[in-house]
Amino acid sequence: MITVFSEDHRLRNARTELHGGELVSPFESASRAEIVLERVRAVALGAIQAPSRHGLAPVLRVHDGQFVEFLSTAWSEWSATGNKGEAIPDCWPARRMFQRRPISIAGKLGYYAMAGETSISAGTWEAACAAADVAISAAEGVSQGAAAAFALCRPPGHHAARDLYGGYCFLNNAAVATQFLRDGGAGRVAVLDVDFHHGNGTQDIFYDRPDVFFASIHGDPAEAFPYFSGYAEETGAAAGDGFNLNLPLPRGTGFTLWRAALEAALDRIRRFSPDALVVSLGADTFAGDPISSFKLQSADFSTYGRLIGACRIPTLFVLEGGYAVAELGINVVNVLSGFEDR
Ligand code: 7XA
Ligand code: ZN
Repeated sequence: MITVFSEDHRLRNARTELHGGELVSPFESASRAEIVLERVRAVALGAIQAPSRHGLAPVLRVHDGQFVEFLSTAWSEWSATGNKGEAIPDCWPARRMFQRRPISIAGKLGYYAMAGETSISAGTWEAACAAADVAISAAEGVSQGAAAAFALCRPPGHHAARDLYGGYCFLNNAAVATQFLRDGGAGRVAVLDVDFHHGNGTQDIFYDRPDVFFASIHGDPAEAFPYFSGYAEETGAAAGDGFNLNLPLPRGTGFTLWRAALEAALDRIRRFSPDALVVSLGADTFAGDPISSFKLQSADFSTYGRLIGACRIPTLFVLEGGYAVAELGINVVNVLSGFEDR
């Protein structure tokens, strides 16, 4: 399986994340991508390629134009106002408030943020564009007949909605790639999100569409981020009704229960009969993850990679979360190797 990787991920090097009432060094760090790449090399998974540049057209197929413009200028607007720290929101359009895009950068941060932990810093936009290019370039491989490809994306993307960023995500790499596959001729595409956190952004983007089936296995939003999305009742809207499957699981879920949810999701995906599968691959389901609560062990990642592979659907893996950095390479690459062992 080829891996697509861009060194430009390093441009995303924020110093701060709002966590536990403090500004801490972000969990979503550059070392994550480097350790995954190191493991791809160590097991000789396959060729490692740089992405080609695709510009903003494929991004604008799933994201709002004004939102993209905001992301591209947020850091220069924020730093031009003389702020000393990185750009974080502190006011949101909450219930019964007016949903209008303000002019000031502080207002725009609140308007476009779905959560407050994620700082925007110098280089964030450039790294987000590179991650989208990584996902598109890997999707090109699948479009051209590869059985699978791995998009080693950083920053991650699945919390980024049509016009929202947050949860360490700016552009939704998996959604951009999914739309790219559709535009390249795939009639139906399934997205399987196995990250610990619900992929609210991907759900949002495809919620009213019957051509993209979205399934997500995640921590119950009653007790896990992003709290306001990911309930089982969210099944799709309009023509997309019935094409969204949320499988929330309780704190402390181990592999027996998680695997049953995966088998239920794969069963629905097989019945959808997609031309391609996009896996939002977060490894924060690992027992040692510092910000999540599931209990998967490293060997479980190999097992579930095999289960995904047994579906025999052309598959694009897109890296999402996972913060137990020392084990991240092993866990992510176990899924990819398991897929190939099918
Ligand atoms: O999949 N998403 C993540 O891994 C990021 C979750 C961010 C949680 C922040 C909670 N304060
Ligand atoms: Zn996550």
